[in-house]
Amino acid sequence: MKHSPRAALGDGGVQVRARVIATFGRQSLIADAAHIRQATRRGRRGDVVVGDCVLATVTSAEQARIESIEPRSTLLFRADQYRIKELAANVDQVIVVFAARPAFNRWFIWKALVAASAAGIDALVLRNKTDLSESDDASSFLQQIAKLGWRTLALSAKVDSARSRELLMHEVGGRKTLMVGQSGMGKSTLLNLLIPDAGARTREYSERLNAGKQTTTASRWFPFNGDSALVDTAGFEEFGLAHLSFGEIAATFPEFSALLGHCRFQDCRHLAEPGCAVRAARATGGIAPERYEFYRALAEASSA
Ligand SMILES: Nc1nc2c(ncn2[C@@H]2O[C@H](COP(=O)(O)OP(=O)(O)OP(=O)(O)O)[C@@H](O)[C@H]2O)c(=O)[nH]1
Ligand SMILES: [Mg+2]
Ligand SMILES: [Zn+2]
Repeated sequence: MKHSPRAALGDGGVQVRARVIATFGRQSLIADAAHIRQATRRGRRGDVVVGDCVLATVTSAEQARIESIEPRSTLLFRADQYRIKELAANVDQVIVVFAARPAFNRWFIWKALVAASAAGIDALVLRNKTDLSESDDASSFLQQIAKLGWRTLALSAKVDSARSRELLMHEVGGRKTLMVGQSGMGKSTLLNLLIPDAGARTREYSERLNAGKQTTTASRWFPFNGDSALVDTAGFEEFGLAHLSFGEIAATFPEFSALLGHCRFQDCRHLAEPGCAVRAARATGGIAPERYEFYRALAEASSA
């Protein structure tokens, strides 16, 4: 940790600077170099996010009270009409994990890329389970993603694991990475490949938070190699983007970038406006029809 981890307080309590590694309701687990403690933040629900750096007062050997949250460098969230769900704070990379089996959803992956890009976070799309024989669709989908300019990686967490571990370490070493993906794609298996005691630590986190099975929807922060971290999130099926405006959405489409600013109207939504450069590119094959349909669905559902 950069700052001195302890500083004496006027009221006799010891203050620590720590990382939020897990949350459940009003409870969090916070870790500094030496301890993991249970922490509460009074009066406010949901404003502590996994990955936050906090200042906390130690109240007993295993307990602390969060006093303040440091400004975040990034915050990734998804949202539907009803609520916003923060996935992690202070990550500098998102890995979107998918595989041929169970069936993967293209829009889920594209939406995760939109969310990462809108939050200013680097993204990598990882195709796992390359050992499966029915991988053709997954393979060509990954190629399409690479052609659009995103970083991609294909490996198997189960077969040739030494090499997979090396490939993965090359992408996550020295960074703070959040893994997202539908359930069953292999995120936790990849985490365990890199951090062999991660499974046991996950169980310990849950026990200390009294969270039982409900933790399956939450993010968990695993530090490794000093300053690096890998964040595992349980799979979810819908990556809502209701918090983004159509302009923010359009700005995340790599194939639009050379066209934005060339529509007749400055506030063009690229839906039905005359003189739209995006729709012109769609008509001449410069933008894949399924990508335009994806854009249209997001723009029509967007907040502004
Ligand atoms: N064949 C094959 N199976 C794999 C591979 N990686 C993971 N699996 C299997 O896929 C299943 C799901 O893996 P998990 O790591 O639990 O998936 P997850 O993404 O963490 O799923 P959630 O936690 O539900 O979101 C397990 O049965 C793994 O053993 C792989 O590379 N090849
Ligand atoms: Mg998992
Ligand atoms: Zn337009």
